Amino acid sequence: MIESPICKLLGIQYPVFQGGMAWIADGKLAAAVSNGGGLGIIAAGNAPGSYVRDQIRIARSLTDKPIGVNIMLMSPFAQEVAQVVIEEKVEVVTTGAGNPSKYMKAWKEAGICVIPVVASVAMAKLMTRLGASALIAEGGESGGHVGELTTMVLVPQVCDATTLPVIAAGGIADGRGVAAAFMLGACGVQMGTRFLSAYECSIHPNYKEKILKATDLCTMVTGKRLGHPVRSLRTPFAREYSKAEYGGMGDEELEALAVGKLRMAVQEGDNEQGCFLAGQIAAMVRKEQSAADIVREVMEEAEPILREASRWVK
Ligand code: TUI
Repeated sequence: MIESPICKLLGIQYPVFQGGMAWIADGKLAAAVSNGGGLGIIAAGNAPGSYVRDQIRIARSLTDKPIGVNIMLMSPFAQEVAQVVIEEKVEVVTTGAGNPSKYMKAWKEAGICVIPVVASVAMAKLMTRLGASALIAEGGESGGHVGELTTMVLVPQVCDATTLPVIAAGGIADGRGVAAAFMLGACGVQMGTRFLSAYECSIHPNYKEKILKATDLCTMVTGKRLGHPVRSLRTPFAREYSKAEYGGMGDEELEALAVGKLRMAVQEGDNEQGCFLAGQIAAMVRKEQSAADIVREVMEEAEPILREASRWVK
């Protein structure tokens, strides 16, 4: 068994978070991960508070374990979702794609464990000062909205900058990644892409098939020009967007090109027009299995690796 302070802090068995993937991480997936001993996280994405409330209640009907909600701070509904998590007494809030400073006090007063995603040392220091319970250091290998630094570079620097427990994210999909994260100073991991192949993950079959068939070089980053870099599978949409981005299309038209494309991937499996978010590690996701099996498997793989790491020291 791997003992980690994050397990004690949150009352979970394994130090494994399921990433809050917009349009994907619903109450059903989150409950399955929490029932498996990890921390299941509902993604608010760009959805209104009523959707998030419904998903929290669905998760509550399926598990009595702690659950989290991820608040995407660029969402027009971030403010109302910030209130919903308080009303619904969610145990953990993670945040992404921005600075959650203005919500921290209210969440803390409500007894919520606040665990922001940080993509820089400055943000790690600020969140530590404002009373976060832990930090997620997410490198740019991840799917979706990405920061500048890689996991390898970001995690140790964030660990040096904070006294809080650090969860590593980005490019982790098996026990080797978990072990490496612990070696870098993290005491837990967050995985998104690996959970796309979970039975309880309700994405369109085309999406799952794309992940299961992915190869090492199959993702790309688009959206840098507008300041919102996003990693997705190299599909016709991603290529078209990239061409437009570097071909001089106007900002407004470019922005309009991306509208609705995540939903088209997740719900309709639109191979041409969908934007299939995925991390660089997609090529290592090779089988469908239950969310609980994923959590258990990566931790069981990590144990002997960590134990045997000492063989290098003579
Ligand atoms: O948030 C994510 N990943 C996401 S959000 C998302 S929804 C979306 N849809 C369309 C366009 C853009 C997003 C899909 N994937 N990951 C967490 C994350 N947060 N990665 C990096 C950051 C981050 C970046 C800057 C956190 C804080 C930050 O602070 C900047 C500042 O100072 O405000």
